[in-house]
Amino acid sequence: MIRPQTNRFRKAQVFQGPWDFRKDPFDQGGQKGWFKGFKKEKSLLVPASWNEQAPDLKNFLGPAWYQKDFDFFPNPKWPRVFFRFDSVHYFSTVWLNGKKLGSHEGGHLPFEFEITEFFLRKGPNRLVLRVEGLLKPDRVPPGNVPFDPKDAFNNQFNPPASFDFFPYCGIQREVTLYTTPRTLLRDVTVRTTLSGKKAFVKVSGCLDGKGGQTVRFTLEGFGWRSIRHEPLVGRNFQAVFPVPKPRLWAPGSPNLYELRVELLKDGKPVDEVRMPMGIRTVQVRGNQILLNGKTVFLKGFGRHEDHPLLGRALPDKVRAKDFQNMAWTGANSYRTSHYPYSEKDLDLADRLGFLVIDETPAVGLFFHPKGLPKRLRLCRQFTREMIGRDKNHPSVVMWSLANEPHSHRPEARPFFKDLARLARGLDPTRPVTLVSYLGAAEESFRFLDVVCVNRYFGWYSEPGDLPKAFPRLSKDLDAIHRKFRKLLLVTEFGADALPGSHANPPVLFSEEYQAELIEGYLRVMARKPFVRGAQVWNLNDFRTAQAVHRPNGMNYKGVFTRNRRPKLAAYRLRKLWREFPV
Ligand code: BDP
Repeated sequence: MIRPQTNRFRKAQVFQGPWDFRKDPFDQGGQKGWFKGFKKEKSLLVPASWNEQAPDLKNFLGPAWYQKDFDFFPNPKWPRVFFRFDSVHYFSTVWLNGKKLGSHEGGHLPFEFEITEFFLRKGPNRLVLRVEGLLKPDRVPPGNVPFDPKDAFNNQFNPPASFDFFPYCGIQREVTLYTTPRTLLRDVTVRTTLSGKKAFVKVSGCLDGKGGQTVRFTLEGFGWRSIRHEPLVGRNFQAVFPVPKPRLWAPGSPNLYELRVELLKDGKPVDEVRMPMGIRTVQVRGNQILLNGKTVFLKGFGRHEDHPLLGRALPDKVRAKDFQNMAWTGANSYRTSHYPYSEKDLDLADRLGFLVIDETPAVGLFFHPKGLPKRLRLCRQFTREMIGRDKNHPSVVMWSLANEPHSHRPEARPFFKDLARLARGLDPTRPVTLVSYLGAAEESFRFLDVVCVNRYFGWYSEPGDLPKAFPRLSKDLDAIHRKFRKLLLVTEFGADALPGSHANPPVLFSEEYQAELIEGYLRVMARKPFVRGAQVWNLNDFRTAQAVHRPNGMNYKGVFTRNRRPKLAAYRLRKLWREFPV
């Protein structure tokens, strides 16, 4: 799937603004024929989670209906028309002019339908969606999971999510109508390698439809340009560019080239796509992660897409502010905890030079055999969709298959073995990991490239007792390393700090305690050459479901507040990360 774009042969139109909305708590809309159209209850903003838009929607998980009327006049030269949905949480069904286009499960990855045959050229057209985000044990991420001592799993949240962030619902990213020529470029994959002082850029892909005989590839940047013509082989194409004096992509020097791929018929272009790309390699060698052959230390954060007014739909300006704040602390990396973020996030990471661990929405997985085949099918689907969407971003340096799976049962091993094989098959160029709270007990690390662990000594255990917490962390990291002998990243550590709460000596929930805990962790990690990454939980305070340990339904482990104001810990990080080993 190529991202919608506007150029000589394609046009993309984003459907933003108010849409008609109606709750359907008794699930009657289908019987009442709402897919043909319904009387609106209110207007809601798209893209945005519905939960932050009206008090009666705060804890509502659906079903609900969206409707948008539109006219559309495509250019006859570009006759094919598609609707693309970047993120609709969680399960959506789509109708156009009363005709069902299809359904999609999963809330954070794009899907699309071709509507060439179904839209009315004279208009008006009506697009209707039924959306629900009900929490169910056989969904990914799961919810309403029955207590099972074997899974060591207990729901403490309302709504009953098996994860610690709010299960926002609705149309949360762009809906785009786009047109293309009859025969179109369908997919493009870019891979880069280094050999001595030279780089090689390999571009491959495929078409949808017939026609066209040649593909013209143009790679340019920094006053250099190279053009190649290659014949189609069936519907596939491929070209390799040697790049003599490559400007490599890395944090601190996020050099981007532009790639243009054109489909030619009788020597004339009939379709084209452009994308930025970076030349860089990623390898895991022993305990080290190498970027362009050089060892790198991942300093950064776990994050959430979370905003007080729009929920999961982070406005561009807030997103840009998050990057400014990360850069200000001296960070060079983050993880898309606990789901793939908007593609706009990766655009910024590419442009500003951040290393990204890209994570599927598989958070809170458990392995009770009931519902397991469906959870595996969904994890496979999400892994495929995420790698398909994000594979060309130089910022993405690692795939994370899950966050904190409850891997106590033996079924967890074949589950992750299968997913790791799938991910490596789709992308042999990036290491594959998962993020665990089990540490040395996570047996699936044996067949993954990198060990990522989340650690909360001094918070959930040894609460308020940092002198006990730090030695425990130290021993624990040694034990994990002794067992797996692999590159180790600490992908979460931190403490809740209520903004403005101060204490001497530091106590739980004070800004001082958070800052001291983070500093102590960094000092322990700095002594361990096998730890090559420290990501603080979390960049910002964020909304979660209600629970007794979550005041105001908030997780306060941000080093910035939900309004992006620094806490004491942000200043501490800025100081420490200047000195920290890279
Ligand atoms: C970790 C989870 C993360 C939570 C965090 C916490 O991975 O989603 O928000 O704990 O409790 O276990 O703050």
